[in-house]
Amino acid sequence: MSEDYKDMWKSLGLNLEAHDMLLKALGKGYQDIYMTQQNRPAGMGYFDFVMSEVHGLRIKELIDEKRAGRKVIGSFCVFVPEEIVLAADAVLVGLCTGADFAMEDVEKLLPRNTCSLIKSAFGFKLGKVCPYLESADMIVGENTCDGKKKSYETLNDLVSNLYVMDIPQMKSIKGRDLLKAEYMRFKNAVEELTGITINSARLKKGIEIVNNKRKAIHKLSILRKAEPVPLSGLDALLINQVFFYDEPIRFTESVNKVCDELEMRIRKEEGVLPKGASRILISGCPMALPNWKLPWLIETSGAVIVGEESCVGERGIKNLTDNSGNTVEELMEAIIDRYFKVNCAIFTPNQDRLKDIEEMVKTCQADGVIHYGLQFCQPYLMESISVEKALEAKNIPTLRIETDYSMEDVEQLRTRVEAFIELIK
Ligand code: BJ8
Repeated sequence: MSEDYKDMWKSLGLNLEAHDMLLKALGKGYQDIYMTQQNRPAGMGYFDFVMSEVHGLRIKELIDEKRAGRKVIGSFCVFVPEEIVLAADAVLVGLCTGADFAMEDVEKLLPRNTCSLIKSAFGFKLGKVCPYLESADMIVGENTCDGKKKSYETLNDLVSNLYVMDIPQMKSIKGRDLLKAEYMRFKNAVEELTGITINSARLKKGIEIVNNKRKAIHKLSILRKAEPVPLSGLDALLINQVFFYDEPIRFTESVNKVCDELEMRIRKEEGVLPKGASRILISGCPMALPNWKLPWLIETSGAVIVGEESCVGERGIKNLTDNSGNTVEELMEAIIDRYFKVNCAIFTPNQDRLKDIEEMVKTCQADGVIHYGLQFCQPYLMESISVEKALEAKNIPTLRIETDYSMEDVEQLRTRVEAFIELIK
């Protein structure tokens, strides 16, 4: 445990022993999966550093920001608009959810058949090991799937600063009206929390910063489609995960540096695997940090991931927010329009998600799709069946995986993934 940060973690009320265990497990997982990869771009060094300091230096930065009067807002979902948060000079961070922790305690509060993502969020809270959650001045829960919606009722007993945002379930006029009402209410809540009135100049600036982050990832997504593929899916996933934690301007610069390097690699036809390696598109539930299990299995089985139809990936960053409005009202409308296009499986019907997947198969020139569903995630598991049917009808090989955050099924998954890659060769 780094002595430098011990006092900081203590001041946040973390359980130092449990936190130390978590950091060791995180470090070992990272070492085993990331540091054994060959031929990574030098620019990934920045992301290695961020990972080594994800509970250290980054938390210190957040605490320094708080001392300087800024507020920290934590979120579990890409429906929380960062533009509004930044416009009020606050910081948005993703909350820890990618690994099992304190499961015995969690299952005293939640049914066993709750998805790993929700259980993990509770495990980090109950185990007192998430410095992001403990630094947050406001925690935003969103009424998306039933699991999250109901678990926030329980979370409300564990934290004093939960703000619940309602989210529509249909892409209808009424649905958009609901999103608008909720984003206006959120804007007011953020203004109240920060004491800052959001004007058009502030909102424009917030939109510009978030759009720049998205543009950098868009560029990265285009570059990694080259043949041979210049960046591993694991590294692309890491970048997409760090998206939710890092200081946004620094993050954008760091992604752009990796992009410059990828351009050179493409000119030299330098890939992470030789030309002709099977190209996989992943689609489904988000993979929160440090959930790398499935991508690691795929990329140690001779294939390369070329895209993610996921909220930690394309679904989360797909559209920019129109910055051309001149008033707060116009800019808020643009924000609502942008987020209303997120094709999460909580929507019904959700045909546009299927179109997104088909489009990505084409643009990424994927040889097959692996649909990733977390056990007990009804929205994505239900959709995985129609996704598979539609893709198979177009002769796009598809593999449906249902898993959790444990490593118990690794060998079984490896057998299925290897067989699938063999099939699409
Ligand atoms: S916009 S995908 S980030 S809700 S895995 S908790 S859906 S039972 S995470 Fe999500 Fe927002 Fe949608 Fe994206 Fe529920 Fe499924 Fe668990 Fe999930």
